[in-house]
Amino acid sequence: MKGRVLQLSGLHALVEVEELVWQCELRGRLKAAMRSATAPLAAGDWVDIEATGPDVGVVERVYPRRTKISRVASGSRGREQVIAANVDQLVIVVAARHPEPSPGFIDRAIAMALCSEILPVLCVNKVDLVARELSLKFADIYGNLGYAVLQTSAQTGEGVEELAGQLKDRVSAFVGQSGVGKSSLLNHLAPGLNIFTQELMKRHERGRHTTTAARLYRLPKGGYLVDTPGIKELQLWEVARPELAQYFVEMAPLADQCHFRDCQHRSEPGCAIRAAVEGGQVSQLRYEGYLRIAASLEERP
Ligand SMILES: Nc1nc2c(ncn2[C@@H]2O[C@H](COP(=O)(O)OP(=O)(O)OP(=O)(O)O)[C@@H](O)[C@H]2O)c(=O)[nH]1
Ligand SMILES: [Mg+2]
Ligand SMILES: [Zn+2]
Repeated sequence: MKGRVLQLSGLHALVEVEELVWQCELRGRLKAAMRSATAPLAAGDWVDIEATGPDVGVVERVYPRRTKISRVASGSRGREQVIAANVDQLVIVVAARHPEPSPGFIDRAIAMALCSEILPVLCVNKVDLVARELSLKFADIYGNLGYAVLQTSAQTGEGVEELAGQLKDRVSAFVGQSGVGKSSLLNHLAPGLNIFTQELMKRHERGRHTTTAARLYRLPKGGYLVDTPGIKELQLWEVARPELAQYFVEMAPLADQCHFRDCQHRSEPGCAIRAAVEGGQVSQLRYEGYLRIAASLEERP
């Protein structure tokens, strides 16, 4: 039977086959691969399973992925962590306030989506906490670059209809820092789920996340959505510094016009990107985002 992985926990997978959920073990070869550095299975993967009992089975094989979102796993150096597979759309969730968006996060997430040919969409949540002008700041910058920007509140329900429309008939994944309201939004989109959410105040230990594993959900209005644990550090996987500007839509066409072919767009003379920042055609905020990511790619082993 062919099905879709909803969630992985340890060496078990929940697999959906025609709306029924199967609790599966992994075939030996896959088990071994899970322990190595290859990330062979993730939420969203298509697999073949063999039934071994009622609602229980074994994952026999994994189909090639159409897309994947991955990052460098935190803690272990140089290991790929696939957050979700076969996703069409990456919904980058930030809070208008509480927590404050960390600089560069949105730009990293957009680059991550683009390098896997996934459509990035920005969702500014908790708009109930700020004045209208403030929540429009992101709509200004990212809307002008051509990305869809949604303004939502999981508190008041504002914008949730629009979000549901954006998710319909697609497979999407949420990414965002812990506490921005990803699971709260999902509870609005699919009220029957009652996914656990938690106030920031109650998260005692540093870095503790309320959602602990990525899970794929079927949405009542159509489409699938992967809810993910909060991400503090989004280290890009598979992006090398020389090609980074390619993933900044407003900078990509300028990169060819720099005086030096291997221009790093920092202090070189004749840099077309810096000229555009000085001329106001490229926003300072995005340029700083670019520099920050470029520096972090350099540090990588
Ligand atoms: N005022 C306000 N509070 C919100 C909104 N959305 C979520 N919250 C609150 O923010 C807190 C965190 O929400 P969660 O949904 O658990 O956040 P999360 O992004 O899923 O966090 P992780 O699972 O740790 O990644 C909860 O106390 C929510 O009630 C919103 O739109 N407005
Ligand atoms: Mg959550
Ligand atoms: Zn340059």
